[in-house]
Amino acid sequence: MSTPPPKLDIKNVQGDILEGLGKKHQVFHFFSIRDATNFRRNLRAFIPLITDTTEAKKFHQTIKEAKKEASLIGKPLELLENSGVNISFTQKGLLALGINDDIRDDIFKAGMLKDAPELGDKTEVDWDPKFKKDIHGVIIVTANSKAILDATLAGIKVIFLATIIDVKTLFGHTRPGPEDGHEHFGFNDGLTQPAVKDVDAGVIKEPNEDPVRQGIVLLGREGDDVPRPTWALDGSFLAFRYLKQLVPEFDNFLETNALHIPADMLGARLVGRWKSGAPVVLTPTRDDPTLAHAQDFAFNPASQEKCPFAAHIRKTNPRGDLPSTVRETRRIIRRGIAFGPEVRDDERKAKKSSQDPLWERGLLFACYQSNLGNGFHFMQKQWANNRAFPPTGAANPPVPDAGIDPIIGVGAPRDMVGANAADPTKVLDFSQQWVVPKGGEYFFSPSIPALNNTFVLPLH
Ligand code: N7H
Repeated sequence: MSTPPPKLDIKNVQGDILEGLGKKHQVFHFFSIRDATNFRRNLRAFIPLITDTTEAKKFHQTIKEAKKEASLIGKPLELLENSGVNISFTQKGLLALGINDDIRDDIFKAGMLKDAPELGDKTEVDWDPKFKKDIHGVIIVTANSKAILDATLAGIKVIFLATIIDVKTLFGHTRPGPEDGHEHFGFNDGLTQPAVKDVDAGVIKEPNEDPVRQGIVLLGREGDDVPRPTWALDGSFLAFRYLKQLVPEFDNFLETNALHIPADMLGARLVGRWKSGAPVVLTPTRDDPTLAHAQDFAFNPASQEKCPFAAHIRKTNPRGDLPSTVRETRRIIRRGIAFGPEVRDDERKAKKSSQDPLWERGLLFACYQSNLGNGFHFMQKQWANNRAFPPTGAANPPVPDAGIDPIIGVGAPRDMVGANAADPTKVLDFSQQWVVPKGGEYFFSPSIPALNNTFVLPLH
């Protein structure tokens, strides 16, 4: 793209990227393309179903108003029906469609299976074989009821008919009752997202921090410094991860290792936030739900007394450890959802997850960025898995390397320091991995004009 692009119109951007699709239920339908010509013809009928950013925002606004009204009249909020639809393609998918321009992201082009050793995944033992097959694209559908979700996906399959082959379908849903919005370890999730410049995306912006430039998320915009094909403008790379979580094992670890501090405090120090979401930096000794959404905090690069260097949110967004200008290119927009059933009593008693695949649970992690080598790939490899990050050189008294991220880090030895504030150099050994990557893939989520002008086959 040589001439500067026109001002961003968020209507051109698929809704999951900048706003997020409203959801209690979500499906990721991975497919390969069998008949590219007819797939490109059928795409014409599919595109009007795609939820753009304006529509996604409108739905969130409707929910906000309905919540306000329900609380005014003292009634519980009724379920508002909706459905959201988005589509993304792998490099193999682009080639299958005859789109051969170089999009200039080597990690995307190679695909996640090739990148897996770099991320620390054990593909031989842990990966679902379906993620080793050729995946060309993913259709994302969200809805507030499972019935609408299923009906929407069924309708989409009718549009594409025999032009696609199903590779894998993963269903996610929010957890029941008060656990709504919390992932399976019990922590409030999806709290911090970067604000994007001139896009009122309804996300929480950290105080004293400039919004990220649009090109950190969208290709071809200011901040995306790579020359891209014209059709890539306002698209974004989606990193998808199928992450199994071993919940009874995690809980048992907290119980047996919290010798000098309560188990919930140990859990909070591993994550960097309490289960309510309250940051440990602001409330180090007890959970305080009034601080659940707090963003006004930073880590002290000289200390891990309030929050260990290796805590998950310090590893993945080291506010205070690195200046925000340096962190900007690393920011990602997360759009995950929990999957699988609640922990059963017998699993809790046995302190072990069921081996039955039907009882598997975890997180369908998804994140958007304009550059995978700056975003997800970098964060997993260079921050979460890197024992020497964040830097501990300024620590007083001195501490050894931080260790790996106890939630998503991979590497040997599996340990960290600073879990116990009273003993900052003590090593906490967590040889068991509680988050097991079972697969994933890298996708490109094109703009709606690109779908219309480049992906659809012209009628003549
Ligand atoms: Fe993480 N968890 O429950 O422990 N994450 N995460 N994550 N994560 C965050 O701010 C969790 C994963 C990030 O700006 C919170 O939403 C679990 C991957 C980033 O302050 C909680 C899994 C990657 C942030 C969790 C998992 C990231 C973040 C705090 C896997 C990228 C924002 C609430 C099963 C490689 C940090 C919130 C900030 C926050 C958990 C995966 C990245 C509770 C269980 C794979 C950037």
